[in-house]
Amino acid sequence: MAKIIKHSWAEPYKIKMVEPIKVTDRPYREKAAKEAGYNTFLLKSEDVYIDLLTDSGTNAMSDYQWAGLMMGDEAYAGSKNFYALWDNVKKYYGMPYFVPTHQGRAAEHMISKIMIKPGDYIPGNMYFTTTRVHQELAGGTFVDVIIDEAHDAKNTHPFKGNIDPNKLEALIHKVGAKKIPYVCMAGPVNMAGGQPFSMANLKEISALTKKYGIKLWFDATRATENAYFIQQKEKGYEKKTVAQLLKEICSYFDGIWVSAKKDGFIATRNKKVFEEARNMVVIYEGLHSYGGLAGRDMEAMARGIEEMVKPENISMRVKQVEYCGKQLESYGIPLVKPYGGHAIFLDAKQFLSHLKQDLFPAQSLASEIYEDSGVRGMERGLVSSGRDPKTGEQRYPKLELVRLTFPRSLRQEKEN
Ligand code: P70
Repeated sequence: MAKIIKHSWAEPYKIKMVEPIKVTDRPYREKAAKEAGYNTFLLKSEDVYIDLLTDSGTNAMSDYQWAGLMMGDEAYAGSKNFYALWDNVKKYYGMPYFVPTHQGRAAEHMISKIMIKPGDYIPGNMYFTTTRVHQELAGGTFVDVIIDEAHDAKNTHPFKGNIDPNKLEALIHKVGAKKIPYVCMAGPVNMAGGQPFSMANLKEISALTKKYGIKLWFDATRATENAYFIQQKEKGYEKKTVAQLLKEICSYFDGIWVSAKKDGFIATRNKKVFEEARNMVVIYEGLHSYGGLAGRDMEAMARGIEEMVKPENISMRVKQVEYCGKQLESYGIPLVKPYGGHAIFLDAKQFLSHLKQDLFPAQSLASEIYEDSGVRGMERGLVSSGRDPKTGEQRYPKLELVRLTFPRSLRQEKEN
């Protein structure tokens, strides 16, 4: 077998199929941007040249995954693909119980409904849009307990996704542990610029939550990127594989939910929560053995889990982002440091420093980039942060970012 070169940004696959894309000129794109109200979410995808809006559902699948689609068992109940996926969730995330959902936000909806009582507080390492809205709809209040460094685009702290234990403990003292059903930890933290937490921080937060009898849940969307960053940056973990680290990370949590990018799931070691979620999924999503998903998609997801932890796949993904970040920086473009795991986040506050936040610097920059180049990014600033549901006041986040997201491409490695 040919030796695989590890830790490179070079693609460990070849491309079998091409999809034509439209090449447009600036006047065409100016018109398209105007019609979209300068909101890149409202552009027609066919008017986009390079789509860096998201890595959600836009990733290329491997031949192994495509082959899996043909193995779809579309039985209403007990599909064999459901069991294949459950097996891989147990094997790679180490969680015994599993409920499929049609997307990550469906999992967030159910976990919020099950765990949160009106008047509760949910501390987390910076908000995510869909996560927070479901916590609020369940009557909870999200409280940001991420370290201060995360709100500073220029700060190069290697683990800007860390929770500040002092902020968390202060909240526990203020509202009481009984009002905190769980601490919600995400990694890497999307809104902070794809920033990971460290294993040391996770251990500390786990000990703290245990001390007060509070549960710890993990938004494990892109958790392999977090595991990879730990392997690359944290002392003592350099010899562990991403697969080992993913399992070790999950061992500290009571449960996880995942946006498997247009599919999703809940996995937990808590039997009671599992049983409630399994009953609830039937109401909102579909029977517990498909949760709104086609059998073939569960098979593709099961195979994707095997592939996502392969060293050359994860290193290519993160290193391509890094490569792009270095290129942009060499042109003097301000961006969030360290580079994220799934995206480069441009710092619109610095980029368009003449614009006050009320004039939507990130939204303006995203639209201008599209008009200039046909590349579509995503606003992650004032518009995304929305309004406070109680006061109706606009929220003013410290970060005004444009995300250039890298869709993930995978390849099967036939031998380990
Ligand atoms: C993105 C996508 C989804 C996501 C996530 C984290 C850390 C939960 C979810 C929800 C899609 C997206 C969603 C809302 C606004 C813009 C884009 N992230 N947690 O592009 O999962 O989309 O499957 O319901 O990143 O970052 P889902």
